[in-house]
Amino acid sequence: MSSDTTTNSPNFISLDEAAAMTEGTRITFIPGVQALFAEALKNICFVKGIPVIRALHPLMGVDKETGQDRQARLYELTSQTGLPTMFYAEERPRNVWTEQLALAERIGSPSSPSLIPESFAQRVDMFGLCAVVLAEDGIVWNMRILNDGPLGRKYGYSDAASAAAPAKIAEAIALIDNRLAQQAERGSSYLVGDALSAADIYWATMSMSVTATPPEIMPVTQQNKGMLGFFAANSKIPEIADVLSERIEEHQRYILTTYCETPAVLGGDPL
Ligand SMILES: N[C@@H](CCC(=O)N[C@@H](CS)C(=O)NCC(=O)O)C(=O)O
Repeated sequence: MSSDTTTNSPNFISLDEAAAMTEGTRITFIPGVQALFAEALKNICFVKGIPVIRALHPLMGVDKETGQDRQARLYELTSQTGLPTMFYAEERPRNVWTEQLALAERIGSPSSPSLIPESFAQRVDMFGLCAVVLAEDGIVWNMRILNDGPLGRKYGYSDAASAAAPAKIAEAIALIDNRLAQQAERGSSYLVGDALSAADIYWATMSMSVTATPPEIMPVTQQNKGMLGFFAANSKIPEIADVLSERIEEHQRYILTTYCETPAVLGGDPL
């Protein structure tokens, strides 16, 4: 689905404004940056027909002028600092994908697709696949510790953990690819059963961390060009390159262009 040109420069309210509001869905973002958990939640809300008010997520680190921790207020409001945090109506903030997904499923438009399968057997598959991608020691976690830096350090960077990461990422991608192959044999284009689920949206979004994604899907901005380069370079790490099949790329493109807003609307400074 294409975006309306009027939404190409989205407005961002402050974190305090978002926290003080008593209506609507407010989610934190960094303008111009496709922070993948935030991007995935935005895609989930798009599928569910939930209008999202964007709020500014404070950056890690210390403010140069005041010497204050830039995330102190976020911590005060949410008892954590991860991106994104999600506020809905006057409810407590949600900071973890399982809770954010459950909330989106509850408040989404009644005519939108169900992203959590009815069947418990399918939920085992759906949440299992999502956990391989999103949970502790999953694909995104290991992608973060490929390089040393403040974010990598938060997720337990060490030389040994970093050296083990490509093989873990590759094992998980191969598992997903296998799943897609089995599903194709059954005549399904989706990861679980015969319909779209949150696993498709989460994986299609997160897989952008190991592929070179074209600007028709992920526009280049002043703020994300380094990150896009890092993601494209990940696709060339030998262990990862070995398991990145055409099937993975086709599924990513199909899900993002059919169900999500493409090109992604990021704000920031487009290049
Ligand atoms: N808390 C989220 C994960 C979000 C997340 O890990 N965000 C990263 C960026 S990709 C982050 O902001 N990390 C910094 C922090 O946790 O302080 C979840 O489990 O659903």
